[in-house]
Amino acid sequence: MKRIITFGTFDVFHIGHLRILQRARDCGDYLIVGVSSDRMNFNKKDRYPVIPQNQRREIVLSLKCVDEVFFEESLDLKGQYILENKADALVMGDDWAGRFDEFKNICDVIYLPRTPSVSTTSLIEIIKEI
Ligand code: C2G
Repeated sequence: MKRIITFGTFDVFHIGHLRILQRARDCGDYLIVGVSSDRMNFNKKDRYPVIPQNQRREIVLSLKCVDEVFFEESLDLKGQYILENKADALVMGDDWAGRFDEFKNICDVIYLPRTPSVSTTSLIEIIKEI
């Protein structure tokens, strides 16, 4: 039973989010997702996500490929989250390539290619212009 962990904000949920979660699940047997809290996003980007954390959590948890969800409260707790959840592998999109290599001593670290041409930021820009 291989346990996979991944992290993300999943704001304005789109096809790139769905595909990374499906492919993360395909790396093992059980997928745990750390959804970034509203406060963590504010600290990181100086703005709150469009969709509040409880709704982002509910959307992610409803997916067939997702088994468990928790809130990621800080980037600095990643090692702790990996250990607490007994994850065998950390999976992230390759926009994070190399950034989590420090965890290779506690689990496998896998970077998967991002889905091209879609992002929360570009969707927000398109909606603004309508
Ligand atoms: N993603 C993707 N393809 C896209 C857009 C995003 O594969 N076109 C992936 C990202 O690489 C990431 C996941 O979807 O693995 C979530 O992306 P975001 O919601 O943008 O999350 P992010 O801001 O990267 O937060 O601790 C790390 C952070 O919580 C990650």
